[in-house]
Amino acid sequence: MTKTALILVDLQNDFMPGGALAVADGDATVRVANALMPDYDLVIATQDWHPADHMSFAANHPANGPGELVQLDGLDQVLWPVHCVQGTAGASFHSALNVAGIHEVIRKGSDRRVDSYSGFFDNGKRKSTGLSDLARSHGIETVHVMGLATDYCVKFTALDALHEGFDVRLIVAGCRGVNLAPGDAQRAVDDMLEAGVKELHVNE
Ligand code: VGL
Ligand code: ZN
Repeated sequence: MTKTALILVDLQNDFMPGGALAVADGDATVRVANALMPDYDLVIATQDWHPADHMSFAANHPANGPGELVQLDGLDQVLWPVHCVQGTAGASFHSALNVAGIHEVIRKGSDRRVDSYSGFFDNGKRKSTGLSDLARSHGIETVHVMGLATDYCVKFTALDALHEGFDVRLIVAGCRGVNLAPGDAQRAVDDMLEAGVKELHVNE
């Protein structure tokens, strides 16, 4: 039997309704995560973990506002509200998430000069978080991905997982999107399926 990991992407307060970068209905994903966790050989949670001076924050670009696009270290960067600052309540996992069921936490986005949507690499693919090696060291060949947000961190985590050689399935019922532009989340799902991610239907 091949081993399978569940990757829970950024189930943090700032992405939940009322949070700094709120995703509509984002908290509906927590119940899905809790229900699925016991079924896996390895449960990995990613945690967006920014310093307060992170350059993805619009507040650190006096001339720009949230949602605007800038160049950061040679990469396109959407500017976000200040979110998931290291050690703050907004960066903590949702209080209803069963954290006892999580085996490993991978923190990302700590380098102020580059964002990190994927749980595997920063957006410039310059530095690994160690997620691949961690999963491989546990004999994982398949990963199931869910969480927030469909159109950013879930998408880039799932695509990097494919590139890293894992079989990848997307638990759509456990994802919600930012939808800066209407339809972004659906387009992200289409992009993932097009790239070779398979959809996994779960009983909610
Ligand atoms: C995310 C924008 C900025 C995400 C993180 O978790 O999808 N999106 N930081
Ligand atoms: Zn972030």
